[in-house]
Amino acid sequence: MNIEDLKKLAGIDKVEPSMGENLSYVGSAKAEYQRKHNIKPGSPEWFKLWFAQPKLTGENPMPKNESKEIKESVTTEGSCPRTKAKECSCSKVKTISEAKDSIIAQCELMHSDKVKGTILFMQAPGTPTLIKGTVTGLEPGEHGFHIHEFGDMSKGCESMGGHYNPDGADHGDIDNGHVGDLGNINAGQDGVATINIRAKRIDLLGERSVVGRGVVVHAKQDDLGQGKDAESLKTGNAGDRLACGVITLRGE
Ligand SMILES: [Cu+2]
Ligand SMILES: [Zn+2]
Repeated sequence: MNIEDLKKLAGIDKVEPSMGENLSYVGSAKAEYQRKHNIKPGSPEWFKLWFAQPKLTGENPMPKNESKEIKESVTTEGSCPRTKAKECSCSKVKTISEAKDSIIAQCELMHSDKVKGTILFMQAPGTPTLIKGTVTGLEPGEHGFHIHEFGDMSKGCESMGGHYNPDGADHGDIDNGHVGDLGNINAGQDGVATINIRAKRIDLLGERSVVGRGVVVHAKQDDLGQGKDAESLKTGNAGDRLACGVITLRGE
């Protein structure tokens, strides 16, 4: 596949030969591009290839048919024993655990008329997971941001359970506490929060893969377990669940 084909796939006509923004949602084509050009995971080229974001337009940048498929796969009752998500990806997660390539997953936020967003998760084997994305429609300020145990949206965001906590820890921050604790995302006066997280404890691969689990954006600031009350050690007092989505592998 050459750059012209990639441009066609992405529906655009202007792009640097080095790849760039607007091409960030062409999953399998990018994987092929990475292989063909021998792009090393973690290199600047790799980063550009996978994470360059389309300019913020307020629109979902993903192809319409893809986001429709994702919606359909998560709006019916959960069936996966591991994550309660309808599509659990369990066998695929196992298979890719021995993969030498980078893994990319995504999450589209739902269940809110106001709060929208698409979040990408990327992990090269043996390295931290990079979490990138944009959330719009928020009140300005900090909002708790977590991975919850279940990808079950049968009762909206409420059925996603508590924070993903395979080690039985108390709630905390990105380095301590629940594995699913990602801290806060910070919305500016325009209500837009840009996410750029390097999460050492989040895995897309292996037994502790978060693929199939839920992402929740909360109404209030997460106190990171420092609130000195019982709820702080459970939820960080982050309040209501504003929007949520299931983490799915790219290309499913
Ligand atoms: Cu949460
Ligand atoms: Zn937590």
